[in-house]
Amino acid sequence: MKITFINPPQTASKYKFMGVIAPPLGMSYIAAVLEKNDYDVSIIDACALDYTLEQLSDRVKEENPDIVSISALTPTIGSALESAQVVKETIPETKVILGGYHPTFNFEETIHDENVDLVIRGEGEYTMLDLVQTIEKGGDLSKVKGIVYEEENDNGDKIMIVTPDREPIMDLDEFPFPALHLLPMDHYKLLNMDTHMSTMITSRGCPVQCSFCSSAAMHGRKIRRRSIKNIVDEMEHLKYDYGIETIAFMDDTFTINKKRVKDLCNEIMNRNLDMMWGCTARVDTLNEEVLDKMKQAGCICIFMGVESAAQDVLDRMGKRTNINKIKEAFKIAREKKIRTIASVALGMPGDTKKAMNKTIKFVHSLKPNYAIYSLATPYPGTRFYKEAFEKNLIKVKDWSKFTLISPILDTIDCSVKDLRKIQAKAFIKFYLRPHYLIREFLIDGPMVLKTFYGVIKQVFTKMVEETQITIRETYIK
Ligand code: B12
Ligand code: SF4
Repeated sequence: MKITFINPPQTASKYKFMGVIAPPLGMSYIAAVLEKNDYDVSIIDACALDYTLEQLSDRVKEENPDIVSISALTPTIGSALESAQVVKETIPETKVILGGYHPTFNFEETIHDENVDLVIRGEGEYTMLDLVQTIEKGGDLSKVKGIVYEEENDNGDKIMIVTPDREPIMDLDEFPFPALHLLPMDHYKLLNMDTHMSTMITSRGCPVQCSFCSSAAMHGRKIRRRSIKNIVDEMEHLKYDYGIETIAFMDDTFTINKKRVKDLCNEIMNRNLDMMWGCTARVDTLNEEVLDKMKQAGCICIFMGVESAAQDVLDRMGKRTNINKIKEAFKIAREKKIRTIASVALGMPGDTKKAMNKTIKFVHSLKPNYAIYSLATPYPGTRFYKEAFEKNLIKVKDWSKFTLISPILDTIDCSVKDLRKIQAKAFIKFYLRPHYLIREFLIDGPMVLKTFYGVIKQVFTKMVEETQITIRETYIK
């Protein structure tokens, strides 16, 4: 039986214009588990390859799968459903399965699409294996945990069957490494750096559970961790089998346990890996000792959630940080000469024009190497979505606009139109400072100019274009 995974085309990624394109790890893990069980598997990363739907159709014809499994985030659900249509038009008898964040939390809407046969909810590795084995044997689908499908009842009406949730997978070391050999590895890049890169996940789950975070909703409160040996084995595999020089650790919060970070750094150094890496970090998990170790072990960049300079906004989102901790973390990282990326959320509940302007200034004072200004976006499955939906605050119904770039809801004193302007201003004010450009050029050379050009191009063209569309759709229709 042949199973093909599709990462849909027409990306909604705000990272692409900053020169970040990363492998789809979720489906690569599932593909690896299927391969380990002797299935014939392929992956079409139509997003990284910039495929059109025609090119996708040609590849599907070439692969000739029995089952196609398509991933969808909220902003890519439209593109995922178009891909499902392409698959059905190309090989009508193929079974189409959708999985990932959006189908998990919006399974009812997804399963009603005429080109979707099944939805997988939550972690996909063992659900997909169980499902494929059941389909192969012609077994009973209702016994497969974590799926959704439709059946006809005696009156010929379609009824939706939702099987019980599958338990989270506790031992992450059980998994084979992600099936990167099925991916176009030369298409992935990090901030336009001239380096072979890949991503890794060393744990799943986050105890903090911020109101807006889909990842916390998907992977739960309890952290499940891979062993240090298993992680560094994968790093070696990436280095020696794929020539990877740089790794981005995409865990929810890579640094949450200081001892584990130090143990990992020691093992990286013991094995003389000599690789560059970056990670995500909560500002309250860093101190001089940890950062020293991280730097020695190859850490070059840390992505930190600043979100807001207004304490009441931070508290409402349940971020459990404060301004002093944010300042301190950026200060020590700068002293250790580790690059920082500040991630900011504008327009969260309680945010005001004044508070957002304060946040924009505050970010400058942190002197991060890069800043990403997202607009508050309530993703299905999160507490933020529930609250915004119940209070009827969501102004935009088109999921493709849930990109963190388009405004979705008004705040106390800002319309969606104002939010767009504030976001554009934030990007421009950050990246157009001459002393910023000089400082960064001295650190990273021409790579900074590429990223700078990408950001400016996006701010002046796509964002303006989208503003007009969003405003037209929201107010004129
Ligand atoms: C790495 C990452 C990226 C990378 C790479 C994306 C990629 N190609 O996969 C980059 C930086 C490019 C990126 C971009 C974006 N991302 Co992103 N990203 C992540 C991050 C940090 C890790 C994802 C990961 O690899 N996890 C590890 C794997 C093992 O877990 P997983 O992805 O959850 O996969 C499991 C299940 O979800 C499920 N599953 C996943 N896919 C599929 C597919 C099928 C077919 C099946 C059956 C099951 C299944 O099974 C998997 C294995 O158990 C997550 C947050 C997080 N910690 O998960 C955000 C996250 C997925 N991203 C998010 C968003 C919004 C985006 C952007 C839209 C942001 C933007 N505007 O730029 C873009 C869109 C990208 C695109 N495809 O167009 C949101 C999604 C929310 C939502 N409801 O849609 C998340 C959850 C962040 C958050 N906290 O809110 N992202
Ligand atoms: S700390 Fe980070 S990963 Fe954890 S819930 Fe908050 S935003 Fe999500």
